[in-house]
Amino acid sequence: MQHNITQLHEQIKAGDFRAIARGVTIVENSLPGYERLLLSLHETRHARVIGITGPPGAGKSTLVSALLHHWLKENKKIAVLAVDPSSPFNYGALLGDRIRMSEYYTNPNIFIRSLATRGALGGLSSKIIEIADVVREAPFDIILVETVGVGQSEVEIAGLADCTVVTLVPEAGDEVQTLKAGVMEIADIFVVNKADRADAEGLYRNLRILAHEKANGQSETPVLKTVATSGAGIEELASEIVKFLHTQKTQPAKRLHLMTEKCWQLITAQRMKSIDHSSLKAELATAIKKNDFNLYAFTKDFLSHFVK
Ligand SMILES: Nc1nc2c(ncn2[C@@H]2O[C@H](COP(=O)(O)OP(=O)(O)OP(=O)(O)O)[C@@H](O)[C@H]2O)c(=O)[nH]1
Ligand SMILES: [Mg+2]
Repeated sequence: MQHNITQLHEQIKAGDFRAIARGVTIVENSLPGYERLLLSLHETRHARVIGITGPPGAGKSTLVSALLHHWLKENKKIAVLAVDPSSPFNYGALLGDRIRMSEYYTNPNIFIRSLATRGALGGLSSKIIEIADVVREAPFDIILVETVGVGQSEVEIAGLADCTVVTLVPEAGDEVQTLKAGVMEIADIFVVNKADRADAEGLYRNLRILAHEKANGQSETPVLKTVATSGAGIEELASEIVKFLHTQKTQPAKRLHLMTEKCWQLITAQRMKSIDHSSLKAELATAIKKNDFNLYAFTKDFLSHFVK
């Protein structure tokens, strides 16, 4: 196994798609060699991870494929990781319009993988962090990660991605105020997608105001309008992402912040590994029958006995 993982790692570094897919599968399912593979990774690879997040149906996949199309023209090598997509054929169908399907499946510059990690032990984030790091070993220029989220998972993606693009749509207009706290924190770039809709302007203006308030004299989070279906605004978005990645490279404090966030997710997952719902339930079922049952005493006791 040791030899196999070493060999697999070498193949991943060489950009062998089958090896990358195998590595992802090993990590995704915690198969033998999983830990060894992770422990052999280097932090020196330079593929940048771009997180595209936002509410369901905001046009994230359409946006990803438009960006993909844009960067392919520049001969970039790109990996796409889609977490819990509504359809595993999403990208195939979307790309079909612009690039012939056969071309896409055999295109040596695109690696696409759908991940069904939602609900996995330790949550979405630690797995996707690990998977992205495995893919990062391969010689890609860019790794695009699509995650659905309004709320917690967006915060999680912030630790994973070098640049987080929060995609909102005009329908989200009323939500902007409630999104404020969490989303403002993690968004490196805001996209108002479906800008072909009449009410897009209102959302755009609201976001600009929020970005201005948040900036507090510092540089404001860019807000861009896109029509992912037609490609309008995609060039601007791509160059804004590149610009952001460039400035971010020169900010060690931000890198440390993201690394801390990432490490925190991994520690949480490790810590939770020995606890599962069913054994907790079984323990509780017995404890609850006692007359002097106290949830807090139970929790304290449980932690000292079951969490290593
Ligand atoms: N009018 C309009 N429709 C769009 C635009 N971008 C995407 N859509 C449409 O919106 C729908 C949802 O697009 P997706 O790209 O699948 O959205 P998503 O955010 O990936 O959706 P989930 O992965 O299911 O959360 C599709 O029917 C797209 O064609 C846009 O800019 N304008
Ligand atoms: Mg999608």
